[in-house]
Amino acid sequence: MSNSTQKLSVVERIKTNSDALRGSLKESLTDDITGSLREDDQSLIKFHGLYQQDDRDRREERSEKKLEWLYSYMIRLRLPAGLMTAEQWMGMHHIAGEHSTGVIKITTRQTVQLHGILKPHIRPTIKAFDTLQLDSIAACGDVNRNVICSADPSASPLHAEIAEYATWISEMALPKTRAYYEIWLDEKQILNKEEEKDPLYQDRYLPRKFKIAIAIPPDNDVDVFGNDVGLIAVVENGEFLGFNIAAGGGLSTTHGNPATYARLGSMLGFVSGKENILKAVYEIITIQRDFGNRSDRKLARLKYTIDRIGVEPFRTELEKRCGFKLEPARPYSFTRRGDHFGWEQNHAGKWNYTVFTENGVVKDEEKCAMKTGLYAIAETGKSKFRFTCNQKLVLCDIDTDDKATIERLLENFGIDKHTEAATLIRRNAIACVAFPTCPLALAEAQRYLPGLISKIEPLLQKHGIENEEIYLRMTGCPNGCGRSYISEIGLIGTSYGKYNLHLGGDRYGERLNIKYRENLEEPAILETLDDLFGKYVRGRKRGEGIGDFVIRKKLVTA
Ligand code: SRM
Ligand code: SF4
Repeated sequence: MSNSTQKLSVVERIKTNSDALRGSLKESLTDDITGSLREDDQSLIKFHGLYQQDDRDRREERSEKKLEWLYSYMIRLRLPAGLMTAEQWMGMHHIAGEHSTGVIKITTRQTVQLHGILKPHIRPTIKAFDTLQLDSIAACGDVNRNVICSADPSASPLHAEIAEYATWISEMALPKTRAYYEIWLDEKQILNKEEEKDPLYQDRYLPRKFKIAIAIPPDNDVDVFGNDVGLIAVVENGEFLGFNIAAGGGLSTTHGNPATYARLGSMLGFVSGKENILKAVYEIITIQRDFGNRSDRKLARLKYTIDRIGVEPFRTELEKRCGFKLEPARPYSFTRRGDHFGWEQNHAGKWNYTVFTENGVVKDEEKCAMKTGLYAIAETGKSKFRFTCNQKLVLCDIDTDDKATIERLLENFGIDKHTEAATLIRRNAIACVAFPTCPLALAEAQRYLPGLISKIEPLLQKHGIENEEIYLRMTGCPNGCGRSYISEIGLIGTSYGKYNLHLGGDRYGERLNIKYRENLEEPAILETLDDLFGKYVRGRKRGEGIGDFVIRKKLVTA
């Protein structure tokens, strides 16, 4: 089971030599000759929730002028279960305006990112977030990331009780180093290093990023099986009993590297009681820490560790480390995955309004002043803000007496019409960021998918299936940030303007899709979908989703 003979990757050296993630970040920041950071610091800054990027649209122009690329930084917040107060939203609105491009971007992991922060603006940005009690610690890097949880607060009276686990797990798995506070928030350097001794991460952290999700059935809006650890809440007779635990999910591949693959989490069993639940999650992380591949980062996620060790030996090791046995998994059923747009009332009589934010982009446009409108709503103090893993936003916890005020504001800024006008395919769609900020993008996604959907909508209408629930997702490369491998229709960028088309995922995120066609350009994508929709309409069974149809008809085979 041991993995000790590995030759360590470069990032492993950077981590262990980093003085608990400090590196030379302070020096890099004060170097005003360049907008970039020293090489090692570019890896380390991720553990602080930031990425060094450049504007890829401007690379050529900058190179022609013999200027260095236009470097800037993206910050991602740590926001367990994706909840913000109205004050925090207002504060973030101002921070976005003062320090970033101004666009607020809701991510597929229930938090927000701001892009285009220039080097001198990083500290003021982090300080401003700190005054709002918001941080970006461990939002990226080889540690546990933002813990996500089913977003719909009206779906279960137990939502608040279960969602608390997201915070507990996030805090349990935070790195102990004070580096974030020292570098960004002027905390005095600690002299006694014992204070930041980290039994979980030690000095090597994890071999790779680590992701945890909590699903509250019937919702699988978090795509629970796409996470390193997936917790499925078990509720019986209105009582929360514990979680089924799945482990080893991951949704990324690398083109041309057959050793990489997307994988759904394997069910390990059921655990009850807060202490045991937290212990089980903790020990899954320690197994990955101890046995994960530290030489090849492409093969370092927990999914590869589990496949190397085997699910049964992994469970045995987990039980040994926990000191208790997992029970057999309890029954559960997922029947929803998308968000529920518009107004919904919850069990306590409070109202939620889910806003359609296309691919999570919040900005003002001609017909819908989304950003200004959401600020005006926050100013009333009558709503909280919860992000969904489908890149959308729920205005939540609104009293009946305040509903009319929010309704008026949604109308004044065109947000209600914008939400109502979105077709089902558009509402359920996800695209990752891709160009211009993502350094790994091979093709467009967030900027391109809205226009492509405008061309797919008439095809759906032509075949009379515009009211069918279909999950279409696009990513600009095979890393799968928009979870394209777990959708009914997945478009995965291969080079500029070209996509592999994957088909056959199920509606509720319990089956991966399979590659159907390679390197399609737009005309071929539309032609292939037109043909597929026709076949679906002619051959489907009552209530059958398009992904299930494709599998039953063997249009794709593994
Ligand atoms: Fe991701 C890397 C954006 C969710 C798998 N992801 C990146 C980077 C940071 C590019 C980079 O490494 O420099 C992208 C930044 C783009 C930009 O300009 O903002 C990026 N990932 C995103 C977001 C913002 C997509 C979005 O439009 O919402 C999502 C942020 C989530 C968050 O708030 O934490 C995002 N990334 C995901 C997901 C989906 C999920 O977690 O549910 C996945 C697939 C699930 C998984 O992890 O298996 C995902 N991102 C990756 C990978 C491949 C990891 C791997 O196992 O190999 C990379 C590349 C890497 O880590 O080397 C990556
Ligand atoms: Fe970038 Fe690829 Fe992730 Fe899209 S899927 S954000 S292109 S890394």
